[in-house]
Amino acid sequence: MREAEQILLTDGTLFLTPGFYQPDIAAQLFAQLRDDITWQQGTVQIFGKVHKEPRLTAWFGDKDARYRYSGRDLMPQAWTPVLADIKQAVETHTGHCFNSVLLNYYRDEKDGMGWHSDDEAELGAQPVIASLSLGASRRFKLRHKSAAQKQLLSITLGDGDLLVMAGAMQENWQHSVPKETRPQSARINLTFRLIKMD
Ligand SMILES: O=C(O)CCC(=O)C(=O)O
Repeated sequence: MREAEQILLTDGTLFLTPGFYQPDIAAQLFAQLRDDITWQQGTVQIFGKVHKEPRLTAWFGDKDARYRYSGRDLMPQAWTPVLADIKQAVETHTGHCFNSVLLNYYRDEKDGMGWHSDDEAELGAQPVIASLSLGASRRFKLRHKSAAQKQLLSITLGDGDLLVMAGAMQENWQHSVPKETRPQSARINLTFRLIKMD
């Protein structure tokens, strides 16, 4: 595994560890998750209209780690052994604890994720989010929320890479995985989060 590299930007903290998993392990994990997870296509409400999400998702976590975003209310499935192992490895590497993971399955170039911040109340202030990519490389875009800053960044997230967003990242930046025009094979992304429970 390579060292974590800090990607320098204002008003937020971002670390990338390329090859957190070596290609052979990453390929095994990708195949296991693709085949064993019960993937669902969620719907979200945007400005009162219901849309199908352009990707498949699954939510796993500790018993009470309930997550609400864009009108969806996700109750966690119990950790599988493979997800628990990945969580353990990510926790050891980052020094942070997580109690849940959102899995995103981008079937091809027509799947993506629009601009958003992971700033739901249940994540608390300045959440640490660890995001593991498996399978096809995709562009991950970041833009500063302040129009005055006009900062835009594009990072390629490849097979086995681990990205960590921390500090004021969610307060000041949005991120997206744009749909692509060129054919893309499938990609699975796992974002580990800590849901605050009272
Ligand atoms: O697929 C990715 O790399 C990003 C996922 C993401 O933005 C999210 O789950 O909030």
